[in-house]
Amino acid sequence: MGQLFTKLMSIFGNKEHKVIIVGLDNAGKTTILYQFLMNEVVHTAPTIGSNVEEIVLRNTHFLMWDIGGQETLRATWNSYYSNTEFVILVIDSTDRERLPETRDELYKMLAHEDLQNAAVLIFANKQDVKDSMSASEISTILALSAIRDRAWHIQACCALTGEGLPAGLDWLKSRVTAN
Ligand code: G3D
Ligand code: MG
Repeated sequence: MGQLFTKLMSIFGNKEHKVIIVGLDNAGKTTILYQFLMNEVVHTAPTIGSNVEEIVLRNTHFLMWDIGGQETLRATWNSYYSNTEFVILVIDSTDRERLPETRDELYKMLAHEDLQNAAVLIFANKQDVKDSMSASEISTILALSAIRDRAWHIQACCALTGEGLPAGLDWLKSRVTAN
């Protein structure tokens, strides 16, 4: 019965795909989540714990967990990993100083056994700010081309206007179809 239900759910496109949104504090994770949800800018407060929302994109359901990024909270990220299909890593493209810290967190995540099958979408956020790093600059510093054991994609965006976010979601959707 359970199996049949699961099969029916997948035929009708109702399977929920688990996504976790990670990144350092202030990167724009919560702003992105709520842009996905209602195409408007909300006033965010630093996330303590997590926010979770269901995003439906052309019949594909994503359950997105936005996890607090302050240093003290990062140790709890791994409690969200099981059954995760997608990791969205949000980067503050103006924060050159902390990009190495993001890189360390990224590679720590990729090494975690619960994320071995997860694909990674990286948002180079805050592209509206003058002198922000480009997606290709970030890609080089993060050594993304060295990641060969899973699908990944980097997308420039501005969470305040929503620019670049639909393209990122389309990539997630294309990965669902590819699997
Ligand atoms: P977090 O959830 O990753 O910690 P938030 O980050 O979503 O709370 O955003 C942190 C701050 O960055 C917020 O500003 C938010 O408005 C701002 N921000 C998010 N995305 C963008 C962007 O694309 N461009 C610019 N310029 N700012 C952005 P405040 O001032 O509310 O702290
Ligand atoms: Mg937040």
